[in-house]
Amino acid sequence: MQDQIMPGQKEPADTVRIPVEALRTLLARIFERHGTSAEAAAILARNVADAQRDGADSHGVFRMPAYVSTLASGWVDGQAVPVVTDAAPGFISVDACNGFAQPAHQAAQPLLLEKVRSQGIALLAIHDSHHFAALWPDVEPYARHGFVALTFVNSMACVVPHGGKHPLFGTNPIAFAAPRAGGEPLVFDLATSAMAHGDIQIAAREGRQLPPGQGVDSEGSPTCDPQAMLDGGALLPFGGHKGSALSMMVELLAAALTGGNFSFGFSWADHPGAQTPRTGQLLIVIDPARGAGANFAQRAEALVQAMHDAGQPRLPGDRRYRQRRESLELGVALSEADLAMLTKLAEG
Ligand code: NDP
Ligand code: PYC
Repeated sequence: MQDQIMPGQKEPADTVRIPVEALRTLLARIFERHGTSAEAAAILARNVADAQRDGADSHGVFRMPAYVSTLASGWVDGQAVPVVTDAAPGFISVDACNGFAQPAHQAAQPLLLEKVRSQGIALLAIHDSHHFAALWPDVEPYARHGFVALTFVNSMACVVPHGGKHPLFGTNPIAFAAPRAGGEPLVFDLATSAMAHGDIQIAAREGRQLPPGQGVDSEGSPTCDPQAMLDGGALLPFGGHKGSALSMMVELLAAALTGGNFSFGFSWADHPGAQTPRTGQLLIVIDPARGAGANFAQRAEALVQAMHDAGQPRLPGDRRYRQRRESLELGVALSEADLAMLTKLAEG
């Protein structure tokens, strides 16, 4: 994650502010112009604009050229119509048909909510999907319904398993959301790699060196140079064998269980310009009001208070919510260069 502008700090001189609705409209125009259906364009535009709004920079407007080049390469089907199957009382399967994961999720959401309300738990397994985004937008809304949600996505082989020699796992994020009585939902969203691939790209673009322990070069030697990690090198899991085990779990849940590709199981070599992983996603939604969880949100609040009492200065999600409030008040921050890039993509 890039350093954020802290309250009271000056933002760069070339920053422009744009209302989030205007940004969503501009991004939807880009998606549709470059080959998605109007429905997919609206869903993806909201996702990217909201990431930018929340300061989730590695999955904000920075991603737009890659979405466009991937669509142009023919690797992803922007017009795909997902097929939703009611597979079992607690199990929905969605074939994204080589389209983006977010429209597939949206197509299944009414059935998922119906199952969670009637049974207390349900699972959504999406396969043949492209997820190129932050994961928190997939879980936070469920916590606002009072539910607990967990999601797992695998990506592309760029992470060396612990003790291994070659990249095999994706950056394989996990996101979690839960309601809380006294504040915004508790949400965390983290890659199981030492850094997200998007943040490596941003660091390379800015010419910044990284702290030790994030990745290796093409020889497998440790490096702090993000460009060397991108040029034939790889990332490492976070936390050694622990992150590696979680990454393995994500491959099993997001790919083996859904019917999607493993991160090492697809090749985009015939599609120059392609950057979106063609894999799978698993989402589990639980109604905590069943069983002993009737006062879940109060228990969550008690835990938060205990964490603060223990000295934890901020919760996961706090930075995003703060950034969101600022963006809603002042407009979403973009650099002039990024706004020019978006305007060009909308026209070209
Ligand atoms: P970060 O390491 O930036 O943050 C991980 C989590 O930790 C966030 O919930 C963050 O909250 C929280 N956090 C960070 N610092 C602190 C702190 N000091 N105290 C308490 N909590 C903290 O995320 P990653 O770099 O691992 O991932 C970035 C994004 O990349 C994610 O949105 C992820 O979904 C996405 N990604 C997507 C992939 C895909 O295949 N689609 C693959 C890999 C990553 P906060 O947000 O408030 O800072
Ligand atoms: O940032 O690691 C990443 C990533 C992979 C796919 C989409 N984002």
